[in-house]
Amino acid sequence: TDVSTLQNGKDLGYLRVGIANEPPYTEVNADGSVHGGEPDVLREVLKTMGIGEIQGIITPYDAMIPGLNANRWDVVAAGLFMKQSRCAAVAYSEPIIVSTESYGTPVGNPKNITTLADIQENTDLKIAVLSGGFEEGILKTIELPQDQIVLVKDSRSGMEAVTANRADAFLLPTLSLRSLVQQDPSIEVTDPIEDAPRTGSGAAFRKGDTELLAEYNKQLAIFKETQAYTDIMVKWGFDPEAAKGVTAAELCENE
Ligand code: 6CS
Repeated sequence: TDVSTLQNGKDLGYLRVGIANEPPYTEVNADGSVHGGEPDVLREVLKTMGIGEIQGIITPYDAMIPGLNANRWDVVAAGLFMKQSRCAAVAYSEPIIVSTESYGTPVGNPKNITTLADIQENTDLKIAVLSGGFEEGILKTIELPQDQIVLVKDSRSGMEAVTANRADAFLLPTLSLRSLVQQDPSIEVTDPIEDAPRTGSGAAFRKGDTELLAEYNKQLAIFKETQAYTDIMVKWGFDPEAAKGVTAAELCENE
């Protein structure tokens, strides 16, 4: 980028942020205002850098990195989980949220699906995942046969795949599933999947925005020690200690 994104953000008073609408990671209200664990932290850290506001643009997970690199937004703050291929394509901040994955199943979990080993052992089981999402990557990494994978475009479709019996479970972050279940109690959420990778997300910047990344990491380190950071995590149901004592470099090792 010619003009630095950091300077541009200071001049304009905002950055454009690619987000989802997947509480508790991201939540967009009817008035367009942007909330959730990731944007709430982003907003507070940017304020300390002299950038007063964020403007949210809702986009599917598989379009977040292409859109960032095509300059359609300046940063992604959506719980975009770190892994090797993503870390090669964008510059992640240090971790903001570290969280877990679960299955959403019919009530009673009739097929008793609780681990990744379960879906490898029973080849009749079909698992819904967001197209291009981290969870699709998990299934590819364990080499689950393609005919066991049901791709969906958003979390609502994932829930529908399970209620309409097109999938036996929907693999998604634990807290996103719990939030969805508040709307649709015909699904239940398993405990965190023990053999799934640890997921970590942070703000994702363009590789070229080195100044922005450095300043952001400096202010984020300070902010993570404040009560305000703890309050945001607790408000949205995340463990405020989980993103401390682990680095982006470590979380980027995920396949
Ligand atoms: O990083 C991802 O791709 C995943 N992150 C979240 C918070 N939800 C689903 C998505 O697949």
